[in-house]
Amino acid sequence: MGLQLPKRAAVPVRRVATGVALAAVLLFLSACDAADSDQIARLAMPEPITEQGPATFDLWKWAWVAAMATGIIVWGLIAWVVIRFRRRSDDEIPVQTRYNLPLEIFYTIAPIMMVIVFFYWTVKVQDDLVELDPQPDVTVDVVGQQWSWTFNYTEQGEGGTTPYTSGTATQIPTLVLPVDQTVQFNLQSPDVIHDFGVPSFLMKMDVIPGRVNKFQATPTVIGEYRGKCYELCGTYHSRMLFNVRVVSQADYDTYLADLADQGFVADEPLLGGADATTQAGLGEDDDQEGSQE
Ligand SMILES: [Cu+2]
Repeated sequence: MGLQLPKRAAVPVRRVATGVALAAVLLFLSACDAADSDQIARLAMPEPITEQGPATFDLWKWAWVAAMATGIIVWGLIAWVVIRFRRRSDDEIPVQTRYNLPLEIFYTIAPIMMVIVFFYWTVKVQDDLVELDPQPDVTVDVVGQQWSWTFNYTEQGEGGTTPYTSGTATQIPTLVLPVDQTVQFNLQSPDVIHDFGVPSFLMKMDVIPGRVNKFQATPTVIGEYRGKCYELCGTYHSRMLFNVRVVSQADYDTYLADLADQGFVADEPLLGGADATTQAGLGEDDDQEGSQE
């Protein structure tokens, strides 16, 4: 005996489903605070705080606009077909179109055109971001080592010395940068491939043993930010976090002088291996490593 449901049972079920969906959306929206709404408005991108950041942000934004326009056209066509050609009482099958050459050419060429446009803008923004000013204001030699970071403030100490700071197993390092100054990051690794990135810069770059990758950023907003390793680089990859502090020029100068006073200063940048904290804190003497604010 099959269960005999009255035909109208489908309507309440649909109503309940709509109600549940509506309640879920309301619940989701009510859980959003101002910071969330800001982030939704930026399509999940952090707020850029460098001169270079907006280029990445614009690429992201317009890619979304293009994708949504495509989505709306496709969803509209699907909805139109579903409604216009839904099953009728006469069971008549609509006209079946095959081998429509203009249509096939269109749906081959349209995606290719889109890929070309995306590719062009991606390459253009990338070229702008990796362009190097030959005279940066400040150079920081960044070393990514298993599993922390060393920041060398190259030749910025007294007499051309290099103050530095280095993370340990228990303390993540802080990268301090002067506001409104173009900073060149020279990225080096003594062991495996890491990836140096600061979400608020909207920028990251691989740190590859045997070569020096470089990019420049000009932070424009004083504040505290987060940075991390973006490349799964080994067991303690998750320890490769760091803080970023963008400070006034005066605070920056004081900070470098403090580092030197505490003995965290070298004649040459420390580039890892025996110099820096390879396998930070694992079997090494923490006292030898700078990890101060
Ligand atoms: Cu890493």
